[in-house]
Amino acid sequence: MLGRRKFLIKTVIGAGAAFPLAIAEGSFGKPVGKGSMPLILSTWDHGMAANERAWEVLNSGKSIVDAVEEGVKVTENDLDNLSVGLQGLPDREGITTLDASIMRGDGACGAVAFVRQVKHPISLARLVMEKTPHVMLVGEGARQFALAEGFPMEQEVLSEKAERAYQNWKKTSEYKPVINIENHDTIGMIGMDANGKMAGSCTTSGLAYKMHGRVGDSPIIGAGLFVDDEVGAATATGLGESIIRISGSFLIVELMRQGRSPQEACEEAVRRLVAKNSNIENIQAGFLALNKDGEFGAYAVHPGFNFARHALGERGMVNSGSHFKRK
Ligand code: SD4
Repeated sequence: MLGRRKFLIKTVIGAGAAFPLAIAEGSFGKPVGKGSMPLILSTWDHGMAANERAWEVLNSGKSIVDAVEEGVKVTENDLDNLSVGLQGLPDREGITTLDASIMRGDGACGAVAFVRQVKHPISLARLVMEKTPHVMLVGEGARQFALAEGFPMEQEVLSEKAERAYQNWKKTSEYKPVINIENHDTIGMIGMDANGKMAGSCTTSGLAYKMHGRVGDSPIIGAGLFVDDEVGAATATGLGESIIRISGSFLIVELMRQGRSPQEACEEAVRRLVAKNSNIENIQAGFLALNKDGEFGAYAVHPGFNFARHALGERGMVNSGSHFKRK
């Protein structure tokens, strides 16, 4: 349907930067509530490039699940990103292991965790969703499935940046998750097409210097990601353990089901996370949510969390509020 629509590309000044605005016919961009459809949201600065790609995919007439998969592949490929993809920082043994999940608003979902040598774990997660009777494959089993599906196996060598950081870390071997690896964090993407169909994706190399075998929230459906076309979608970033403890993304979608706005739901999830985790001064976690009316919200424990927004004629970074305020 989208393929039949015509787009005029103009340049307008938006958010202080020249920005090509697509004016479309049909229901594309139909205003709904405070937002507009389609809408793509992603965590952190790297979300801008990922959203751009997701938008392009959606504009080409492909589905919202294609868009959220292709979008985060940009981040998985980004050699400067030390928290997503095989160039990410390794675990304590010096091995980079990846977690990813993908979900459609009709309840279909797939995930992989603790995977080595696969460049695009998000695509593997999608195949788990579409080609297996399961939701999640981990470790060697996930790798075997990738091989059977023809995924190339990458060489297991750390990127130059990751190697340098790892060697440096080994001097003390102190395990201390960095509170705000601002703008270099997990990517969680949630989006909605012109017809209100939703999907989400989440992909990460997890916490730097984690124990070998540790899995975070990102591949756990309901923790790092949850999508329900009847209500909305949510995704998370930050210390996975704290997010799993409260089933963060599922909690947010359920709060929205009960009538909370995405912003209220994110704030309530953070409040609960703060209550259920000790040592909260040293824990960062942030949530991003979208409801079926196109309204969205975000909230984090500490300042510094932001997200990228891409809608018809609008795109840019938005800073989230936080439970603790800047000192
Ligand atoms: C995890 N939530 O594995 C992810 C990682 C993250 O800082 O967001 N990184 O816990």
